Amino acid sequence: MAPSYKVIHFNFNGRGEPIRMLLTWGGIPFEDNRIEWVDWPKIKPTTPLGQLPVLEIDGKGYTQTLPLCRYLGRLLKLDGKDMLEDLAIDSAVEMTWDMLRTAYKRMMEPSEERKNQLLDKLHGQMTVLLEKLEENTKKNGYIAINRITWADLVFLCGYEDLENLLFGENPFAKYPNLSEK
Ligand SMILES: N[C@@H](CCC(=O)N[C@@H](CS)C(=O)NCC(=O)O)C(=O)O
Repeated sequence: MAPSYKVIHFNFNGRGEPIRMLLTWGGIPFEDNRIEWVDWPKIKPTTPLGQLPVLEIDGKGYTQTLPLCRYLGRLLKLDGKDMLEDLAIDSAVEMTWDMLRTAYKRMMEPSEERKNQLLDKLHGQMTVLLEKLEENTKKNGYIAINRITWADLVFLCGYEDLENLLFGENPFAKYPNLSEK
């Protein structure tokens, strides 16, 4: 019998969305359990690390977004065919994720001063990392290697979050190959 999947995450995109997107891409049915902030304090202690997302497979909870995405990438054959392809995929994912970590941290930061510092940091990261991802995409047609991989799905979710979290800035305007995706 096929395993059962349940994604537990907040009711927004963030770290949960690439997991939901990979399962959807693969046509794998899953329970989409969306937690409201007000309910979080009582749910937090029931999760393995006190954080979300959690992916339950046959009722057992697994954590950490990127390992979960990597697992689903393998399951859906959206991984590399050798170690060097996997390295290129992991590298593209980490480039995307470096920017998102800063963007998510900024979103949660209460101090305006620190928020501005994090925005400067994010702009610096985007200048280097989006340039490199654009170059990859121009060369390969995809973000990591010359076919679609789980890195492309992680990037798609990241693209949307970066656009949303930068409120009106279009971080991709200068990058036609990334914008085409
Ligand atoms: N390294 C973890 C980080 C998870 C994380 O920071 N989750 C945030 C939401 S995106 C969270 O659970 N925040 C609520 C809390 O820490 O109480 C991952 O990648 O899954």
